[in-house]
Amino acid sequence: MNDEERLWRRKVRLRLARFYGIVDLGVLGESDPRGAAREMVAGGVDVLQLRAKNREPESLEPLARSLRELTDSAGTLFLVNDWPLLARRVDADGVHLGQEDLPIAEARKILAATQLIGKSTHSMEQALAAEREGADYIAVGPIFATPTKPEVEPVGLPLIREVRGRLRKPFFCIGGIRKENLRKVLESGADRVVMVSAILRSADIEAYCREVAAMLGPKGLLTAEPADLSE
Ligand code: TZP
Ligand code: MG
Repeated sequence: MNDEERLWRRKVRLRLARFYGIVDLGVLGESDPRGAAREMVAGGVDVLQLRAKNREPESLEPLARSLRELTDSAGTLFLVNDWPLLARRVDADGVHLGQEDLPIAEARKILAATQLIGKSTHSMEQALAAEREGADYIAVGPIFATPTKPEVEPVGLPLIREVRGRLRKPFFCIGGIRKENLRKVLESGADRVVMVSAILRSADIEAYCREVAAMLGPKGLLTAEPADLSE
């Protein structure tokens, strides 16, 4: 497969994705991240991210490699949080960057041309800026207050509809989302969501993910979105 086809396939999988789960080592504590990831993939997440604040990227490489293998065999997208070089080394599908991380243009110099970049945003302005900077997808949140990201004020449900009307790139809602409030998030205009603690703190991760995946409905190109993936 050449580079162009590889990138195309990644973008198509991203467009089809509805459910994004994060293996967050801070939330997991002593629990086994590989086991959690296996259950998430079996339960039907479309995208899996490895997130580990306060860890040196070098020390994450063996785990990142095993999550790469796991997701490859399941056809699940795999992204590394924060570290483009680690994403490159383990051939992740891409990297996820926050407002405080490397700018997208800098990260692109480190990544392969076939790798995707996602960006966290906390307002309409940041979401539009991320799109202008060339993010392949955008995360918008925290929708609700969450202990997983206590330092950022929640943006609230009304922002979802505004963002939906103005972004062309796929966007995922994040922050405090769980089964109990998912319906409200979807009714507010979201098609794609990210969950962290709701998944990782559930008694049965695979079953929890299955239920969420069923609530999100079948994967498929969303008709309201531009079908041109070339940009
Ligand atoms: N960015 C915005 S909210 C958030 C991140 C990483 C944390 C989401 O975690 P949870 O546990 O699903 O609220
Ligand atoms: Mg970051």
